[in-house]
Amino acid sequence: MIVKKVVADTVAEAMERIKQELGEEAIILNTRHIKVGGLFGIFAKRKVELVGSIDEYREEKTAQEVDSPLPDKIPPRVSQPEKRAFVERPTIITIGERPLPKEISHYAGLLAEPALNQLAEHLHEKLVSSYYQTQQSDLNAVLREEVRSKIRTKTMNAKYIMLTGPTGVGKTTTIAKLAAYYTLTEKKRVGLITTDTYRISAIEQLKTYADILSIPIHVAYDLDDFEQAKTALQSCDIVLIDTAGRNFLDVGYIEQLKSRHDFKETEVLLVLSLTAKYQDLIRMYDRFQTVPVSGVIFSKADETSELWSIVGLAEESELPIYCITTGQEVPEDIMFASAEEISEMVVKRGMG
Ligand SMILES: Nc1nc2c(ncn2[C@@H]2O[C@H](COP(=O)(O)OP(=O)(O)OP(=O)(O)O)[C@@H](O)[C@H]2O)c(=O)[nH]1
Ligand SMILES: [Mg+2]
Repeated sequence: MIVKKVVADTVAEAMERIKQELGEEAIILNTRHIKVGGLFGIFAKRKVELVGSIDEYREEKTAQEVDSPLPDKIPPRVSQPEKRAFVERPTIITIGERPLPKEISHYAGLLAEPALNQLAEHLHEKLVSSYYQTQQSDLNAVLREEVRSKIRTKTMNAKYIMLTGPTGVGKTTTIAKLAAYYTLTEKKRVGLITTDTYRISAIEQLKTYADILSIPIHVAYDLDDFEQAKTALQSCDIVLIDTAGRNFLDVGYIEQLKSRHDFKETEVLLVLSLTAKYQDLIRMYDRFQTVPVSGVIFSKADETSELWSIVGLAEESELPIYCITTGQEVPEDIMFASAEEISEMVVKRGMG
């Protein structure tokens, strides 16, 4: 087997050069993006490195077919494994700029997934090189491992836990689930504070859950009320703080949030619904950058057919995941999953 490496500006150009050097029958062993030149990584140029190969027997045979006019010339002996390798040579199809062996073309949709924009190049390299190493077309284990390496999870250590996020994502429902979990399963003393005084029904919603669980609840209309509520709940092990959801495009919202809360000693968790478009999730995350967010809760995992946004956002924000909610039922529809369990779920759902 002859192996050739070329470096070019684009995958298409690299493919063309491999074909020129090794012929149309060349197969692609690996592609990856590299940086060339520059000083200490600055001004380096992005290039594509492509490794291709061709079976020597195939080259010899082609040469003979062309060179020898004699029909009765005896072809060289070919051992069985070599023959098999030749017969099973994968067909390469190109999806956008990305060459994929036909056998793993079912990963094409995944590589075009908007939430994996940053990661797609890396996943493409991983899938193609794993395919050539193993000849397996089911590379979900490779995918799971890649997803797992991007995801971090977090457990809660702070006494004050505040949930914030856009309208209707499930903040209050998740507070109720967390209150039930800490009260009933962890046997902690839990208190609630709500600063969502924009809607009367919002206070009633949380009070109902507080009554069912027999836990104290305080309503804070301003920063003074908030401090007083914290003092009143001093004996609690955990205080869960609900906030008003607002249109995340409303620029004044974050300022209002800051005027009502003191973030010191408080873990702020951003609740994001997995039913939202990925680009909106990124915009929501950007909006909340000025608040000291320390983790994410993904809600409504039950209402979407794929969960790639989890991976995209983990990559983009580097924020750890605290929990994922999976339905409207309080208290059961919540999972505190490990990175392994989340990657399993993401890949299983995403590959149908
Ligand atoms: N399918 C599904 N629905 C959920 C989930 N979590 C919450 N909901 C529903 O989403 C709707 C809004 O929930 P809330 O808890 O009131 O949301 P919120 O973020 O507090 O809303 P605002 O305070 O108005 O911003 C309700 O109908 C909940 O039952 C979930 O994990 N899955
Ligand atoms: Mg609410």
